[in-house]
Amino acid sequence: MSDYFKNINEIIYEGPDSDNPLSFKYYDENRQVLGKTMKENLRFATCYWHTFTWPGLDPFGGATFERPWMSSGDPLKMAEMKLDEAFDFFNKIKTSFFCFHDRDISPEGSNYKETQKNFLYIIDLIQSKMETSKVKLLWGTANAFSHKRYMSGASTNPDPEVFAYKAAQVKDCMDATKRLGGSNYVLWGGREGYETILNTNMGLEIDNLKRFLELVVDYKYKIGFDGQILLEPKPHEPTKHQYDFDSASCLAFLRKAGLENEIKLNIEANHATLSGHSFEHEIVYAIANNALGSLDINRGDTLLGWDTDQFPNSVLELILPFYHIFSNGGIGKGGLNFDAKIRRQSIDPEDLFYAHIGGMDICAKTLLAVEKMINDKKLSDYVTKRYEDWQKDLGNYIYNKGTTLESIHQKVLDENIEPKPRSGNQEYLENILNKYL
Ligand code: XLS
Ligand code: CA
Ligand code: CA
Repeated sequence: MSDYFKNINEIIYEGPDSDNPLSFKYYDENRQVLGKTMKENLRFATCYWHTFTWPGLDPFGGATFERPWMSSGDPLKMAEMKLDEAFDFFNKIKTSFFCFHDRDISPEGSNYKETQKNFLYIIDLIQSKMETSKVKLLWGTANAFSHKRYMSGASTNPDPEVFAYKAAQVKDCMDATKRLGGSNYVLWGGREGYETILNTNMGLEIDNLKRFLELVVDYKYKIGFDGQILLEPKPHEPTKHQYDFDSASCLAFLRKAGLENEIKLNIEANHATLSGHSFEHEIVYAIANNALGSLDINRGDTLLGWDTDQFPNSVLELILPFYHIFSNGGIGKGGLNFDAKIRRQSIDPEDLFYAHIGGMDICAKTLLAVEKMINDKKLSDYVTKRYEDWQKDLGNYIYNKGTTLESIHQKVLDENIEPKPRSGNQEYLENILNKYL
């Protein structure tokens, strides 16, 4: 019986003039944008961990959320109650998808056998709930960072038993993700890094991480999982030096491992900014390398230096990321996962709805702006023109097979090539962008 959200009805689109805080102002799921419905374009997901499992603690204080499924009691019964409430939430908020870690949905037992039993018990329940609910699984993932066994890393732990334990967890979680029809499987290496080089064999740790990813990719083929395998970059936090710092370092690593055609990236807005990049930089870098998999759509706080995981609330922050994604044909098998948590003072059941409604509305509003940007072609025409000489004589010549450094040198002399600086017109372009905000 689910009644935590009993005072809240299914959220419907009421339009921008509505004063009802429990309605969508912009997210009109069936509205056509760029040849698809908003729902098909945006592929929203609710995340299980922040939304149902995180109790509102911070480094200075304990839980602030009094969710009934967080009270003491049989952990498996609590997990069942949480699941009922989660599906009630999914059905009311109508994100098309959800995402989970194995440990969000089911409790650890006293040994791995018991943990696995708990997990499979809840997976069975999820499977039967998915038969009557419209929500689908965007991705599953294993939590190999919270428990103290992982304090020195998971697949990069000095102890091979920890590697093996994580491998067992990931196998179960990949099986479950496949069983539930997941579109992706995510690997976030929370502790795949190190605190001090004094106690670290970096070369071996990186080899072990590579070995782990090879095992995952082999297993994907073995079970016929047709989803994408995704690596999620994050520069630090929890560890000081993470091996998966940003899109570029993930791709360098994947290439070294020969896995660049097997694994794509799950890019998170707040991780992008923590690495000193913008969200759009990380996305465009991935697109340029055919590695964009999915997005965790949240935001950080410029005044705080940590991973605050807040819900997105600004068209200005999303417009360039969306412009590049939708100019490139959309997010494919990926989606927009709200890897975001409400503030610890937001303790009412309604607060979870306000947060998701706000996030979905701001994404929908941004999508509408981006549709205009794409159709107007002002920015794309500008960029095409800026690079058009690469399609002409000199550009083609540079790429000809027979061209050498010497022959280019000769050409500069013979043709008296004297490049004239051309303006990048940044302010002109910023003014164009402002028209769409
Ligand atoms: C933490 C990460 C995590 C991954 C999944 O910062 O964002 O939530 O998305 O393990
Ligand atoms: Ca994330
Ligand atoms: Ca985060």
